Amino acid sequence: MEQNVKKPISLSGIQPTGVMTLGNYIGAVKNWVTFQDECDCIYMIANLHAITVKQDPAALRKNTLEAFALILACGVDPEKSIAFIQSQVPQHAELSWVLNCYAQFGEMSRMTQFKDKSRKHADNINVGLFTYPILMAADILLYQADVVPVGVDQKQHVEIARDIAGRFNGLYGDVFKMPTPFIPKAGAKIMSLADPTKKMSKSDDNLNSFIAILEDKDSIIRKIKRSVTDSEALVAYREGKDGINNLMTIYSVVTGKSFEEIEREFEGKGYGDFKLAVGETVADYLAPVKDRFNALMGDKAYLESLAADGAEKASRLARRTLSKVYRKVGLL
Ligand code: AQP
Repeated sequence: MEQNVKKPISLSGIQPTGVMTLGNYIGAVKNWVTFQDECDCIYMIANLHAITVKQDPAALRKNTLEAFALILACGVDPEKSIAFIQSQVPQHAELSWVLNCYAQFGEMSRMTQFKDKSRKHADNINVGLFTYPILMAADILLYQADVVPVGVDQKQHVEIARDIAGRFNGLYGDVFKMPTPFIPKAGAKIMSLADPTKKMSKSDDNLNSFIAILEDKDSIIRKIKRSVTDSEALVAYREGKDGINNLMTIYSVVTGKSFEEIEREFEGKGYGDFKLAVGETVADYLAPVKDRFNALMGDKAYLESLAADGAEKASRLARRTLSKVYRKVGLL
């Protein structure tokens, strides 16, 4: 990656809390890949974020390396971008601590994800879950990111990162660049197949609610066939047709067809035909990713060396911002 050409910096991450879903891919990772041509990109596996909910250590270790392989399989190119594992760059935790002291309890209490996850994990409402957005602010601000490609569920967190940056800069001068979220027009929130009023999530207990990027063709088709829709038997993008709207969004992103084209394609046809077409198209779309993933996982030593290399590059950049922050704050 050419460091001295001034391109915007793009930063984002994904938690290794399960296998990446079609939602994560369409909402975020797909854009990470396209941004590589116009930005200096930094992408990470957010394993420090993942431990805000209970994780089995062996599974977390496995999921982390697999998630790293998977972003590469999706097209993140370590020759063009810095790709790394968050825990291998200690500056994230260090800056996070400093920013904790510049974030307010009240503003953190308003975070929607904290409220949702507290409900979902009522037996483990840990402080890390509460301060998750501060760690995310550190992730972004460490690299002086201009743009943060995320799904719409993370918009609030990027906004809080901006608030913290603005507050810090107000006290100490221009230390942090102001990041802007990039949220795709189509697919910013892919919905659960089992309940299309809820976001598709990789850690959902209901395996029928999401499509994992590595799933096989039969399973993808079966899940889409079983997905919850309505009884109108009309393929049309309309208010109140959440399930069909979701499938149309997925089909549109994957094929490049507009909603009008999709409506025409399935005029007079039932949901069975439509769902089969969506299932087959999604499966074919994901098949090459799976092949590349399997090839990468065949050489773990190489994968680990790529991660170490990415961490080294990331750390070099992160150290610059962190030492400036320490200096400004008065830390020896
Ligand atoms: N359903 C979605 N549609 C569009 N984008 C989505 N993202 C997540 N779900 C959808 C985006 O994917 C990126 C990585 O997400 P994450 O791993 O950091 O955590 P998350 O947002 O909490 O995603 P999950 O899949 O729901 O994880 P779990 O189940 O662990 O909570 C982010 O940019 C996110 O916006």
